[in-house]
Amino acid sequence: MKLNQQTIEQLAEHLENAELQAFEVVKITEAHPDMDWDDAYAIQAEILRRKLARGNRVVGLKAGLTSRGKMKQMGVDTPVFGWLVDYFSVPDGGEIKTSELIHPKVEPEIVFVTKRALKGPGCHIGAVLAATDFVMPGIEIIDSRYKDFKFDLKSVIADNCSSTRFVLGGQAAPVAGLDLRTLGVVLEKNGEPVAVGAGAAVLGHPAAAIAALANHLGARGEEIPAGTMILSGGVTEAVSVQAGDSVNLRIQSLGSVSTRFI
Ligand code: OOG
Ligand code: MG
Repeated sequence: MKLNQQTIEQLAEHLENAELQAFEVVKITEAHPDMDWDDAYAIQAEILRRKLARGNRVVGLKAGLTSRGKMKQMGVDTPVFGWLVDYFSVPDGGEIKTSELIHPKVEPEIVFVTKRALKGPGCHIGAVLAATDFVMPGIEIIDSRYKDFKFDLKSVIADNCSSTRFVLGGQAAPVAGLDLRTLGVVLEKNGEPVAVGAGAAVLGHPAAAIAALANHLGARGEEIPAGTMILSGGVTEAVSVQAGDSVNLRIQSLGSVSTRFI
């Protein structure tokens, strides 16, 4: 760690204020060029600590930057991990207020729900599939707090990986009998397909994103508990949205989920 506790707390407050009040900020690595990965995750954890102290609850976890499309779009090359809290959850077909957000984008995601705990190191897709209760479609809304949605990995990790809202829906399906690599994914905006892909875009197999999360947590002595909902990462590049847009995600064999921006 390169930052002291006081700086970590200040940066967490700064980034959380940007989230709660919907204003953009400059990348924190500009003022703190030698912060390291542990600092970045410590700031992310401090933002969560603030929310839990205010009564928010963790309702899921996420992996991000897990597909080539996303890595290329954001100019980075490693997956990142974050948490999801109660007020991020939007019901299927529900509305999202753009006034609460800065410059939102939507991503098509294959969502896992576990029935057994997963613990790294050494977690692999076999262990993930054995521990998966079901998969379902999910739209993630991301809203980097950084100016022009431009960042480096440490800045984005500290900002809880741009997390802001998510919508779950469609059909919950057990993984036995599904080939998650070849599942077709179609993201539509205002009735037009705007991004298409298949599950294999996520690290070759979406379960690999869950294994990577288990291994990341394992290195910190933590695990993915049974019954955890996890977004495995945008299958395609993210698509910008504005008030008035409606978004629908269809995933082969898993049905569809939608939301509207007001
Ligand atoms: C970082 C969050 C990425 C995903 O699914 O790749 C993410 C970002 O692109 O702002 O959630
Ligand atoms: Mg995502």
